[in-house]
Amino acid sequence: MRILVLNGPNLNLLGMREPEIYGRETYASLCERLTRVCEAAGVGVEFFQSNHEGVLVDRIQEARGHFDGIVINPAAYTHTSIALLDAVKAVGIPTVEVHISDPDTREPFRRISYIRAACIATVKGKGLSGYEEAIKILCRHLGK
Ligand code: CA2
Repeated sequence: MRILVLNGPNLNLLGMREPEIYGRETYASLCERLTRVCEAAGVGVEFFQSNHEGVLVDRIQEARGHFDGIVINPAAYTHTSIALLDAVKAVGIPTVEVHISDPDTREPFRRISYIRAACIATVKGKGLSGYEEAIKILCRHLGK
């Protein structure tokens, strides 16, 4: 079983800005932690971050036939991108949406999530441990 962990715009800045919202752990350290979690569970994992919507769409399309599940934090594209919604729908790979904060309790413009309609679950407001929870949800869903 292989999982692709996708992160959208500005999440490469984790740990460097706004620690009161997004914590102090860096993107690199998050990837290392999730690698260990997946290794322990016997699950293959790959990470990809981009600040560009079309690049994320390309990565989702390329996942077909290579990954059994996707964990995605689309960041700001959550609230704007029908292209990401369509890509996840098109590949048909079970996908879990993750948010470090709880967008529903922040500004009103964060309350819409386009991608949610294509996801089997959403984990929000649990900090970076939300990514681990999303991986567990996928493992359960895929019978691992
Ligand atoms: O809570 C989340 O995970 C979000 O997806 C984060 C997005 C935001 O637009 C969503 O509404 C909720 C923003 C990601 C920005 O990441 C940063 C990380 C560190 C420092 C600055 C920005």
